[in-house]
Amino acid sequence: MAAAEWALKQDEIKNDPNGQWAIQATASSTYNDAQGTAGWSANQATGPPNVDKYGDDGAAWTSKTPDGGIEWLDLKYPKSVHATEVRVRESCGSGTVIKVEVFDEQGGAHAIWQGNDPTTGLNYLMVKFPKTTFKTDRVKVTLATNVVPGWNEIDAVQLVGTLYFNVSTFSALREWNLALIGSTTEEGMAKTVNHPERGDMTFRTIVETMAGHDINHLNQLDAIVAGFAR
Ligand SMILES: [Ca+2]
Repeated sequence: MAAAEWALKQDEIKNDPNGQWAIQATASSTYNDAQGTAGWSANQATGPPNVDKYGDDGAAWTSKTPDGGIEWLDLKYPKSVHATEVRVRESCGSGTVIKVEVFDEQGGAHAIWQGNDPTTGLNYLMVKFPKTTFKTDRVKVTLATNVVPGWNEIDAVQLVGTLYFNVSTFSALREWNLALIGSTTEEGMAKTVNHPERGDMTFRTIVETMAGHDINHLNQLDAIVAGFAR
């Protein structure tokens, strides 16, 4: 990548108003069992990027052994957001990320990307996905460190997202749900599923309960709008 292009890309990422850097991190292992803010500790992947040159650097996280296999980095962020992207800045032995997950507020893991990491040199693995309906403030990056021989280091990980789930996204999801309900057979509607709090319910009952819930909120929204119009 041309130097000017790289500078622009970095600047854009650093100044992204929807981007945030991690404030806390844990890992499957660390080089020399580094703890706290020691070189190569998990916390070296928090904050904005601070490794400027491709290669081994204590300002990035790395695992205890270079080619041990599966390792992970688990990061916490200051704000819980509806996420749209995760940017993993790789700074040494790039190209070993195999999975990126975000966690909802109940702690459930959602794999937003799995595959072959195309990153080479000092660069970002940019994982884009449809905005999550849930909010998240936790990202887990899994690596297969044996894919690229030698140390595999992560300098920083940015979580991109917004505090609100906007109307256009809501509308698109609603269309999708209407199409699903419209194409479901009578037999499908009568199928029983287990709700974690309410127990066994038919698909029809769940749809009807959700619709009732929606009407309740729409009435509240109408009241708010009427308040503004006064
Ligand atoms: Ca760093």
